[in-house]
Amino acid sequence: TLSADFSFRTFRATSAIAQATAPRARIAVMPGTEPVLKRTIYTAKNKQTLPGDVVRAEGAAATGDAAVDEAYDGLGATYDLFFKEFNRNSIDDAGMPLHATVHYGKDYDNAFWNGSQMVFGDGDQTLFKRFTASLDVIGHELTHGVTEVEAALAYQGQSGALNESMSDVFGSLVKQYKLGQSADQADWLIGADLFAEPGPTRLALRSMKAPGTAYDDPVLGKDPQPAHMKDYVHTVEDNGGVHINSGIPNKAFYLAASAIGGNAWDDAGRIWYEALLDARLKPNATFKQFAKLTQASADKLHGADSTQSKAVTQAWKDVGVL
Ligand code: ASN
Ligand code: ZN
Repeated sequence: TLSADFSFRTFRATSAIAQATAPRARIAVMPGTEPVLKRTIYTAKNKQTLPGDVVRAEGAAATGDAAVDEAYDGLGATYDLFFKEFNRNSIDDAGMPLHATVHYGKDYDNAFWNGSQMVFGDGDQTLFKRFTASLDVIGHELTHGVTEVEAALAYQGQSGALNESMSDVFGSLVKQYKLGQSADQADWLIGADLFAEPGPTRLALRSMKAPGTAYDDPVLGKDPQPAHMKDYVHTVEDNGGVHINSGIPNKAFYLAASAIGGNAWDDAGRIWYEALLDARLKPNATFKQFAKLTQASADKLHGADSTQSKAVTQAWKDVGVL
């Protein structure tokens, strides 16, 4: 099921980067700085040894292997959003090379960030196809690296759900940016292209616009995501429901971005990004603490009386966090 395979699978976020990189001791991208995009795609040849064999290095032509080429292009699109819109030079903001392995394991129904690189399974071809098929999923996994560097949000309970939400927010923004969609044009779905047999009861893995409605059928069960604090799910599974309760901050981002209007990466994305970089954001942060940092960042960027600040506050109130 989805819970056994995707949603609830837990990977202990190792802290290779956190150890190798002093948090926030970043080399800021100066205006006019050249981007440093260095991608390497590997194949695990359906085994589980990482990283596997190099199949496409930076600058090499497309291979014809969809998983390889989607990973290469998806890392590029994610790098582009962070560089062009947020002045961020890769995961560590210091030009860190991007490594991704595809064809990981056999019938592997998931994708993950292992603390050093991204990893994508082929899916079992019955429930899921390859996990590179949705650009937002590639953006989701790379964003786990950014979050680890900037805030090291502990992968448990509310801080873990914030970690997950950050990945959904920027993963969705990567797709919107690539497609040139405004907030009202976007589908706000995560993983809409992963199902082997999609349909009205299998829209995606998650919906940021309407958490809890991404799927509902006999095989998958019902999408368990809440959209409001009154429905917060207390569970020991999934590290305290990190992929479940992320519906609440996801919906807050959707509401804020939609109220502000235009391209979600311009204002709402920038506000969330600055909150993620705020030194006051601690590894065990709660939803409410993060909400206050987005208010602070909206006030700083746009002024306390701005439509942006008001939209951010209203969004968090609407999901019961403030
Ligand atoms: N695909 C999942 C995710 O990136 C794997 C995990 O639970 N870490 O969130
Ligand atoms: Zn995740």
